[in-house]
Amino acid sequence: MKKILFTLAGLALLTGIASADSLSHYEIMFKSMDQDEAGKVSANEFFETWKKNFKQQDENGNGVLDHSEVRDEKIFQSFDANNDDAVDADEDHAKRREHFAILDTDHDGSLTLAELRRRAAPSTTEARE
Ligand SMILES: [Ca+2]
Ligand SMILES: [Ca+2]
Ligand SMILES: [Ca+2]
Repeated sequence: MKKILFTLAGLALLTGIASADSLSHYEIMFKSMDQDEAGKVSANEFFETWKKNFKQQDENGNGVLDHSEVRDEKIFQSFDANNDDAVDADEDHAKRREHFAILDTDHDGSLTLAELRRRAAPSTTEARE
């Protein structure tokens, strides 16, 4: 169950698409990332979470994510920097670093729930229904 939530929230983060309903997913994700319960998610906590997520997503355990493990083609392409049809841990980490930089709007090196939510607000034409 946790894995599904992470994946959904991860997709929403990536695409910037989120409905008001899915805000609770951000809260759940935030709490599970905030390991020391300081009310902020540090860069380390953030990257540790996505490292775990990467391992969970690697269903066949071969150390890379293939198309069957990342269903969304757009997301797959955005992660697969060298276009070898596989997302390795380095590519995943590089992308997560980008995401962290985008999410950390006040650049203090940690994320608050408000920062996560700000990014969750519909900002693309796709998200408008
Ligand atoms: Ca794999
Ligand atoms: Ca690759
Ligand atoms: Ca911050």
